[in-house]
Parts: sequence; C-alpha cells; structure tokens
Amino acid sequence: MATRQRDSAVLEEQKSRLKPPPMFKVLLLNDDYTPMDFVVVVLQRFFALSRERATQIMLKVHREGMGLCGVYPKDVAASKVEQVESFARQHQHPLRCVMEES
Ligand code: TYC
Repeated sequence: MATRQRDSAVLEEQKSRLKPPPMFKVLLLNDDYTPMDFVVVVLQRFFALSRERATQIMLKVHREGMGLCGVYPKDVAASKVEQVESFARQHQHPLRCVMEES
C-alpha cells in the first residue's frame, strides 16, 4: 500500500521484518483467605474491568483455581503482577498473581 502525502510524494510502506513482541498472560490464583470483594476491586483497579466482568473472573478463579486477567507485553505484564501482589500485601492478603508467555 502506498500513501500520498500533502506534497504529493508517495511513500511506500516498509515491510516490517520484526517479529511482534512476545505477549504474556497475567493470571490470578485462588487461595482460601483473600476476600472475594477484595479480588473484585483488584480486577477493576488494575485491569480496568467492569464490576460485572471482574466478578465473573473472580468466581472463575474461586471455582477453577486460576483465571485470566489480561494479555500484555512483558514489561506491562510484570508491572501488573507487581502492582497486584504489592496491593494485596499492603492489605495483608495472600493473593497471588503470575505471568506466563502466551
Ligand atoms: N477463594 C477465596 C474465598 O473463598 C476468594 C478468592 C477468589 C481468592 C479469587 C483469590 O484469586 C482469588 N474467599
């Protein structure tokens, strides 16, 4: 595809030879102690989910042991994991969050 600029120059789009960046799943793990309401707040606050969607994911984690919060580039995923675990620690909850390449 070519794009015509204001000065009428035609720029040919470069074929990118770069691979897309590896993406990482951020997963929440179940435990027996973290309150359900707290997990819903975490999902809303750090993953920008609606209360309804956050509740669905929290219940999936509660019933199945693990649930997907989102998929991000490596640095963003690592930052989400750190933010969630730090916030949980501040509130003395053992909530665990992990990342894995997708
Ligand atoms: N299992 C917890 C309870 O019964 C709730 C919970 C859900 C904890 C999801 C962690 O990632 C989690 N209070």
